[in-house]
Amino acid sequence: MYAVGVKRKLSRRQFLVRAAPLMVATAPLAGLTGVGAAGARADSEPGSAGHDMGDMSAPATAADASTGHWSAYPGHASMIGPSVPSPAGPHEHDELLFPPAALPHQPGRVREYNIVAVDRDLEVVNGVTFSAWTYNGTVPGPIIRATEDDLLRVNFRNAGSHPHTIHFHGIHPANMDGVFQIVDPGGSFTYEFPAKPYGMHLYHCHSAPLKKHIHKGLYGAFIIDPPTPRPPAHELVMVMHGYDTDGDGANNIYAVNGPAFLYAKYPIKVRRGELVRIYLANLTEFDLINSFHLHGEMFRYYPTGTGNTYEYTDTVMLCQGQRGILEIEFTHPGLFMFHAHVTEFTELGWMGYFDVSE
Ligand SMILES: [Cu+2]
Repeated sequence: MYAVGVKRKLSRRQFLVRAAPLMVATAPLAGLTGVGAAGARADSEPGSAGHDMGDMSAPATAADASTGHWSAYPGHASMIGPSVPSPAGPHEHDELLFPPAALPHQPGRVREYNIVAVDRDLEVVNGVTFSAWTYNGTVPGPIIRATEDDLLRVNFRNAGSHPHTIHFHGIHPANMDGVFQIVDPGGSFTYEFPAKPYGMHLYHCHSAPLKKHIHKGLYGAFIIDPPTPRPPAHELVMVMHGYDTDGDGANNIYAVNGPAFLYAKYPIKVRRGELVRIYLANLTEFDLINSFHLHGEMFRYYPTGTGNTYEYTDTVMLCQGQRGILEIEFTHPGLFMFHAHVTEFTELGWMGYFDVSE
């Protein structure tokens, strides 16, 4: 069983390893699936995978790129800037990276959000489309933010083709849990409850089969701010997730906040010494864990963001549904990579850079 799993993973990895140079160098790969792509260019056996790994850090050459041979894959060390095969335009997904501003504590204030479930085909890496089920048209869905003791009101309408719900993590009455209140296509439901406790939470669909409704893209970040505001910071949200574009029940592309390689194409600009706060959540289906690793710096990690205790580290791992808050002050200017320390995920899209300026 273990061997079978390994082989499947290799074939998925080889798919993108082989596809990436073509995406950059030649025609778009519209409609390509992982199985088909791996089969079409199956010029090495699974046993050569170690060789793949070794050569991926080698610089690409023009000759390599023109053949599409796996050795042309530039490797994450050089995966930066406009040539990265991420379909996103500049600032296209900013609303998923930058949360709305925190509001001061004011018990009973209504915080209202409108969320519509819609089916939508999304280009997730250059030339590869994923038939997503979305909240408001994006994967992940919109950032929901409230201050503790706000009355959170989420008007949900299902314009998709399947029954959906919204299930929030945190504290709320049973009839707001989004498990039994299934919303059929064309229907709607309003979730309303006091926002608590403060911390980094998340939301996702809870229709059955749950695995499918999550991996199709129905999830997002849910921030509840504490009554005593956190110190001002350059705030970011990162939702880690994957895409199973070939429908084999395993992810073949990984990302944060939407398209693969998004922050490799557009490094996140921060300043040296400023407080950078990342609200991090893992919604990856199929894989048991995901992780966040930062180069060249350490951060304070507050699990679930619900208290003051933290770990000082440069790597955290999260199971699905786990989340927390990272606080970083960069010591040095320059480009610093961040990525999953499940390195397969890195090569399949879950990587980016901080561009730290003076
Ligand atoms: Cu659903």
